[in-house]
Amino acid sequence: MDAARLPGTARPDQVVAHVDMDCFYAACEQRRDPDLAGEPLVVGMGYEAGETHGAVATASYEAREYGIESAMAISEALERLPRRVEADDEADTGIYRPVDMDYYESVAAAVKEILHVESDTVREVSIDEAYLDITDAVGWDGVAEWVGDLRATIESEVGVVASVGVAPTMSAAKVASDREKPDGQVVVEPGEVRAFFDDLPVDEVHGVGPVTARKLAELDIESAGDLARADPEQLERRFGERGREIRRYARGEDAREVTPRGDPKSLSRESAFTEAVEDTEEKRRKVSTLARAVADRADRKGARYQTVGIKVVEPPFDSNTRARSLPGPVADADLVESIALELLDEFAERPVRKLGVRVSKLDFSAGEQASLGGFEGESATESDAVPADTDVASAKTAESAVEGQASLTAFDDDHVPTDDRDGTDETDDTDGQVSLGDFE
Ligand code: DCP
Ligand code: MG
Repeated sequence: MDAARLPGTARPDQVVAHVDMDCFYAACEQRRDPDLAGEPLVVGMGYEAGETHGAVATASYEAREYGIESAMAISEALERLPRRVEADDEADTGIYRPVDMDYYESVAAAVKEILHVESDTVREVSIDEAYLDITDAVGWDGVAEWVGDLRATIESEVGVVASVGVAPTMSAAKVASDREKPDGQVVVEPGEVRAFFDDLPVDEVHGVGPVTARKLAELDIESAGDLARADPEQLERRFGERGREIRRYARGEDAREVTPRGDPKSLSRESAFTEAVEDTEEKRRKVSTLARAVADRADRKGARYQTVGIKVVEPPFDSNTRARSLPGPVADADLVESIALELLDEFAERPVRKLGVRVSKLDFSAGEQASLGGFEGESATESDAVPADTDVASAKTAESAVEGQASLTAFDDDHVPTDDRDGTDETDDTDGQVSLGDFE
């Protein structure tokens, strides 16, 4: 912590990005079945004939035009948007799909993997959202362009769309990511935070759900600006300490820092070529650089590693991973480089669009470096977690990536900031890379 910083105050220069996928479950279904693109699509349970209970998990933006939203009773959704398979006329009908968490988690793992490549500090808060501290990695200059590149990478490599907000605080970044959904990006620079909040409807303030919004309306507090200017004592009388808290959020005040919880499960660095490269030496040079960078990153985090792997993306999106395990954890940049280069040999003659190096099976315990007795045999060579085809079974290789990550199926009416919500707090210590973690 910065010695000059007051306790309870966020880093004054903090740059926070909040990434939230658009209509995430629906986007995953559309990724798996491109015929669903552009259709009113509802993902949920209980819509089959004879079923009487069930709720909407999410709906595509086309279905939202019919007033369908998350947590709505499925019976109401069916009234607003009848099921196409049961209708005589396609007009004003929708497509319904059941929830398939395994698949969504595999797609989420692929997105998170990209986020962890972009930033050392990623706080995953739910299946489809994360905060990134990009203060050092990006800063304010050129941040809009960086966000554009990040969103393009997610869309081209994973096939789902993210909206991103950038602001000096976590709560402002979260509100910003929501402002231009879908496919949106909003940057709120430090001097603009109060103005940004001023006109927002009060229920867009972090921690203000519909119930609180109704109570605030009784006090003539309709916008975030009204809440920011409200008398804190009056708010406290009405809502307790939470009244002061939501007022602080409405003022753009939020002392939280983006802190990843726990240790990552792997560390990686990736780099793309501007166009596909066949030249063996050029590929080897890039892998050497990445291997050194990864080893250095592990050093800084005090991590030793037992597995070294590479990722090789052949055009257009054919992602391959190869890895090799050592008998014990080591911290040895030369070794990372030589293993990575050996693994690359297989791709020596092939055109390559992107390369990555990763170390996994991390060990953060201090202590003597294990002596090397030699390599274990060649490890398995599974394809990437979310392969170009949409085979669910193979996508399940990513399951370990999201172990313990709570899925969002139930939401409080008056939701507390996602971050503080029980069960959805980031429980995944990964740096997203374990989607490939079972390549040993
Ligand atoms: N979800 C759920 N039940 C809810 C709310 C959400 O099962 N009541 C699931 C389905 C969503 C996913 O969580 O796809 C992510 O939640 P979001 O609130 O981010 O909603 P979406 O991603 O669907 O839409 P948006 O584009 O508004 O982010
Ligand atoms: Mg979302």
